[in-house]
Amino acid sequence: MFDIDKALDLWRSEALRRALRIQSTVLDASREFLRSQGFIEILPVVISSITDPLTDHRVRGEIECYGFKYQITKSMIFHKQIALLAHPRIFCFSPNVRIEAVDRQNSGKHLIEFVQLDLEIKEATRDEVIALGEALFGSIVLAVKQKSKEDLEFFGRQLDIPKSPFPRITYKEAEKQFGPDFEEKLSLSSTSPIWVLDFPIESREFYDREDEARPGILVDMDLIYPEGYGEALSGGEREYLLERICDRILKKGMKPEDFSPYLEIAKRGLYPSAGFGLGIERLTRYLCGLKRIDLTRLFAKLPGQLSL
Ligand code: ASN
Repeated sequence: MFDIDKALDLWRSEALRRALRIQSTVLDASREFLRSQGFIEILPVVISSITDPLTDHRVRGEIECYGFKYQITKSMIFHKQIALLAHPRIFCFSPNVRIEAVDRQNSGKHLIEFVQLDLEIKEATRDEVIALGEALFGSIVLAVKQKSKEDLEFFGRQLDIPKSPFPRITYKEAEKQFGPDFEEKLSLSSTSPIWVLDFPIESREFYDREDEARPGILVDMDLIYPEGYGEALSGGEREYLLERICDRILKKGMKPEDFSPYLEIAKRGLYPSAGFGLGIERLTRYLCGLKRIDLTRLFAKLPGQLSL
């Protein structure tokens, strides 16, 4: 049952109001920064005949329209690559639905509906999007410090603008130092956001580019927040050649037919590109220094609960 009284308490709370104000500053600052870098904002795709497979999220949010099957967007990864045919630098505040396992209800990180600031750049390298990510993050923190000072004080949050370049660690090294599920430990041990590079091919979807010189290693990255807040963003360079994409789909044990419109477009030519997606609710949580993720947006949907 949906607990209306609990929801009313939350909607009227000082904490939610202030977190939403900080989030509003984040949205403004991101737009302003990205436009200054030659990006245009595109409108989100909510349903599509193709979406990110994200094989760890096995429940497919499907709806039928006119006898056709649509899926609810898990990420706009393919649409971002295709959007580059229209404009070389694009971003979108993209709502994603991922039906997470119930045991993630109190992780403080998982909502089944969330928004990511998803961007993609034609002909960019990983290093270029990393540099952009650092500058974007710096401009957001600066804006929040300047425009949401009182709200940060309410949360007792002291934020520093991290110095670029942020430290980097390879996936392999992080695994060696902190064990197989290293994200939380790495995050707890860091005082600055830290990049994790070079994910092994089996740990990611088929669209991040495999390094030809180092088979089995992807040219991709995650950014991890300090203080235990975990993953901030995820991205990389992309596969864009038909043959390589098909090969990667088959290696994942998936069927190329399930991605046929995308493959038809790849056949006619996608551009090389790189990009990433930055979770807005998790960013808000980090900026406010909150444990709970359901304080970072209205109508938050935690795994396993009925929500508005
Ligand atoms: N947005 C991510 C990216 O750009 C993909 C994802 O959300 N799964 O790589």
